[in-house]
Amino acid sequence: MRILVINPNTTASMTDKIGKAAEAAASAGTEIVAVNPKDGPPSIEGYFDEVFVVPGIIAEMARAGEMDAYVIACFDDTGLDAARCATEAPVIGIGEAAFHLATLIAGKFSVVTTLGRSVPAIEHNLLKYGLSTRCAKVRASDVAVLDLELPGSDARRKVSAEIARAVAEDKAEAIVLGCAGMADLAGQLSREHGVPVLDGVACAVKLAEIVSALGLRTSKVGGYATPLTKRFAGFYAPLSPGGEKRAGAV
Ligand code: 5HY
Repeated sequence: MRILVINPNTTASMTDKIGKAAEAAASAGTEIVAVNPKDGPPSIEGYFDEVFVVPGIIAEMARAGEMDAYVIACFDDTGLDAARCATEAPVIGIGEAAFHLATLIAGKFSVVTTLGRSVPAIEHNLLKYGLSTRCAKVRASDVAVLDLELPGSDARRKVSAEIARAVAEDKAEAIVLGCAGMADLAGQLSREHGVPVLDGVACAVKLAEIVSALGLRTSKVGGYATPLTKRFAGFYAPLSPGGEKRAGAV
């Protein structure tokens, strides 16, 4: 099977890191295609950045052509609902994937993300997914997303210190890493802290394989229905949906 893994920000080094983590998790018969949009923010840190990455996600899906599944590799699951409208194939968000797998191995988990401004969106998603009762706390490690790309930065140390606080104070039984840019840190941090540490990229790739292997497709009878045919004006004209005509439409 072929999985398109989309890093919604425009930092190629993070796309490469995400792609490697996805390939490490993938089964022998799974091909990973890791991409990022050419336009948009270099990192997603809060609600304002998020809005500018969604058209790029849709554009990358269109550019890649038919894939067996898609992974949205931003921990906020940015654009996940829109992406599910754009295809019948499974679309898995790394945040949602990591949350669900954490509930299978721990009573309570904590999330350790980057900056404080990223916390509300993650808390909102936990409520939306019905999993907020299983999350002890969403913590910020005070690390800018792109610091995770800087060799020699103290980003890893700060993430590790926040994990220690989550284990000690929240009594977290597992840790979910709250940024795709942390994808290469899960194994070492798990060994260091003696608790399972989950990377959403690996979780999402495996769930995409499972959902696809079960023959499950995104439901088209509700909110994820194929977009109605209409002509978008201006800049977004190339993204105009042509999938479904409303009754009576010409
Ligand atoms: C991510 N931002 O996974 C999120 C994490 C965050 O550019 N990739 C980003 O800090 O919100």
